[in-house]
Amino acid sequence: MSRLVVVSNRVAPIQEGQPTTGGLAAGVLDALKKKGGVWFGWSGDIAATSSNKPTARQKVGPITLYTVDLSRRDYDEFYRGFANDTLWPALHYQIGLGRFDWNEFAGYRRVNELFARALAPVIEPDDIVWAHDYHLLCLAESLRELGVHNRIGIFLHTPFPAPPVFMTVPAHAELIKAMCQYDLVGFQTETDRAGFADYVVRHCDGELIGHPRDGLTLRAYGRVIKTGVYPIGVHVDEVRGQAKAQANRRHADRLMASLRHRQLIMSVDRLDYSKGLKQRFGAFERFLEDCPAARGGVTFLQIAPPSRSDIQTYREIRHELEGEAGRINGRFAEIDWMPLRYLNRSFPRSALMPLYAVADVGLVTPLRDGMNLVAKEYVAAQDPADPGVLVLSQFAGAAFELDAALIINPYDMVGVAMALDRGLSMRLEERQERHASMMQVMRRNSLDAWRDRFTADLTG
Ligand code: GDG
Repeated sequence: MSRLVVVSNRVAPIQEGQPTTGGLAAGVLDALKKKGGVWFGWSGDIAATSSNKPTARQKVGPITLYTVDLSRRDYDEFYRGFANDTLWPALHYQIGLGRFDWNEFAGYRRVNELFARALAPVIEPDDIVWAHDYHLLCLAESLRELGVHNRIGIFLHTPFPAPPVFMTVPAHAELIKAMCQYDLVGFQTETDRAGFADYVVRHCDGELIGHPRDGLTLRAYGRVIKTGVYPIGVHVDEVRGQAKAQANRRHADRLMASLRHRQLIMSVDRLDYSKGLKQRFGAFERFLEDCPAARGGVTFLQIAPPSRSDIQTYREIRHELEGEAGRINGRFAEIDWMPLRYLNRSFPRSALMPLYAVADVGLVTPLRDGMNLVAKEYVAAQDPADPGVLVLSQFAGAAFELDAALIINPYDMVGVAMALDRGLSMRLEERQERHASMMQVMRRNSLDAWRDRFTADLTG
């Protein structure tokens, strides 16, 4: 039987019998547990030199984890530099925030090659290789150079922009050529796939082959590349189970007691400029301005664990948000009411789900997002008999499926403020209908479906 070999920038720490975390880790681990296989990636450790052999091997049931360490220089050029300070902003249409350096691109390629050299000896002839995300766009190219002929696919968790945006990255042609060494390139939405296909057809002399009904297949650089749309999902029953479990409710109970029957708007995001937090704070301020009756009666809880804090743009957004939160509270707070609670920290997943469940409105307003799992978790955590309302950015991948949410443009503060007002006063019947409709879609596009469809297309 063919094994599954998963490659991602980081390998999530796993222990037998422990519940998994969200997203990639949960989806991938289920598949690895069922099929058996390998998970390969960076250990998260910085060493004196990078290693092109696995530096650690750990066996957990049918899964073998291999990790490599990176040198400081490789980490700086590959991870901090090209991946997160060039590709991430470009993929999220934030071209003004990116910077480019050919040395860093060379570092990105070098680490992709290093991964390939450490991984190639582990791959067996029947294995299928599934790479994840924007850190590994050149991995298949490096594996092919080492003579690996296995089926290799990549799933992009981020958006893929329209060609003129992608072309702002000076190494765009090299990146697309490398991506064409994959057998399957998977995206979250049709828009993302179209961006990639459009680039290949227009700028690489590529052609579409087969009928679009059978999936979009491209021919370029003498190769046939399948593309597919695989919206990532969540384990809906598991989320609801965690949200209801009495043992998980300590934080939620404290929150409810502190609200004193006020309504709750809630957001949860990694602290990242793509998540639209600044615009969201502005929209909440606008809501307080436009709806004076809501003052004193509504609290907005923003949980924003810091991320990538060694990158300048991330430090800046953090600084800016601290200022904004203080200013808005200073402007509207009363002796006994603080409108905005801004928490720069993370919570255990088990505590987060009950918090989603008690929020009247889940406010998810990224400027661009591959999918946004918080939107899906928020819906899954709700009590179907008395559900909250999801306010969702049209620029999150999730909006393609969750069209029963209140869909907003995150740049339109008045529109978001109006949606908040509407969500907080929505009748029970309408809330139930919208929730049921979203749950139906989420059950169909589950995390299992995401994984099974991708691996089936890669195998076939
Ligand atoms: C990338 C793409 C795509 C958040 N705070 C805490 C915490 N979280 C969990 C959430 C959710 C996950 O982290 C965040 O997932 P998102 O999808 O919202 O965003 P990214 O991290 O940017 O993920 C994105 C995703 O990959 C999957 O393909 O949807 O578009 O950018 O599960 O609940 N978890 C814990 N504590 C926290 O404080 N434990």
